[in-house]
Amino acid sequence: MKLEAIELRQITMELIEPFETSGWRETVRPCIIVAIHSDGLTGYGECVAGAGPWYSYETVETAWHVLKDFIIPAVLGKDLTSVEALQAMLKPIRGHPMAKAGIEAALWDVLAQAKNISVAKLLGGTKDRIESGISIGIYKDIPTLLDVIEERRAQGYRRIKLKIKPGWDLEVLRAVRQRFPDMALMADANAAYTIADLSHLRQLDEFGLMMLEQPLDYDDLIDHSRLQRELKTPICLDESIKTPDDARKALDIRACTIINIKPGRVGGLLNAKKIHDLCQERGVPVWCGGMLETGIGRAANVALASLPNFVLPNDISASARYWKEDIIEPPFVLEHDGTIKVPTGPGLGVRVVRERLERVTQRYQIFRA
Ligand code: SMG
Ligand code: MG
Repeated sequence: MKLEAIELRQITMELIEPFETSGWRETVRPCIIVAIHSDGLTGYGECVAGAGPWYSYETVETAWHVLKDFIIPAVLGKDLTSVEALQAMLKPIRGHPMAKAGIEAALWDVLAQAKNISVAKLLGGTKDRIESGISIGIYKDIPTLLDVIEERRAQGYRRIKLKIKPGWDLEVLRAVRQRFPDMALMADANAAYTIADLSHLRQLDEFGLMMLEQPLDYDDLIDHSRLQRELKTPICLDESIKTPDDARKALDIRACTIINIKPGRVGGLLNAKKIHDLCQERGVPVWCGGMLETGIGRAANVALASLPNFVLPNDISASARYWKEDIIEPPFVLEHDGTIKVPTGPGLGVRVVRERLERVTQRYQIFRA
């Protein structure tokens, strides 16, 4: 398929409520929507780089630069029949996985549409619905947090992930456990601790967490391996796993026993699938993480999470958890059983509402072959 034109669009989406982690707080969510035009089809992908280099070094600004000046010139006008071919073309460009994942997702969408099948099917997905969990940020006090959890459970979310940091951990988890003794609960530190906190982190074992996500530094494997030897709680890595090779090394040294897979963090859906396959071979469960995606990125995540080894609840919540109005139709909704349906239509299986997309656009450029 010849990539005849590529559009870049920086958008800003207003979050229904702020989202706070151990290291930063988001009130609006900027991202880049990539569109590929080929053979009368349009494929969409979302680049999840954010406002600042908090979660990773990439930002909307670095991603725009790398897409415009390196990635698009490398692929525009080329005839691409597979995602592997795209990956090979982008190999000389080091790093910048989110920029790469944005265009790669658009190619998956176009390739699936050309075959008249869903991205889920093209990836090898086997599920018709995926398990939905919710990630809850840091709030001003414990009573407020308990109310938020109550409300989310009433909406049907069956697994709750809490953001933790030094000073917002043991006391919070103790209160949550007291109120919800049997709830599926996990915690994500976004790299807020160091191995010097070992004895402190050991105390987390008393809460029966499903897992502890990324407790130590954002690119560490070695200290996590030491920590996992000392903890009963399973460690799940997020930030530290940037490539399929990282995943292999992490499993080899048992730096984690679960992996959170995010296509943006690992350079796209193909690498995400490779990590899924590796984990499946080794009997390691995975789940799909979230980056506060619009419906476009969410649709790709849902497709990914339909693969068989996504056996733990995903950070893929309903559109209404984030947005007053999503930029796709129909929005993703939570079913009564706490799941989200995998779209079956061609490509992403959702309709991008151009008029809404235009309304939130801050910057736009089109590149023609
Ligand atoms: O999309 O529901 C979501 C957010 C899930 O907690 C979430 N993501 O470290 O796992 C993580 C964070 C990163 C958010 S940065 C925008
Ligand atoms: Mg995380």
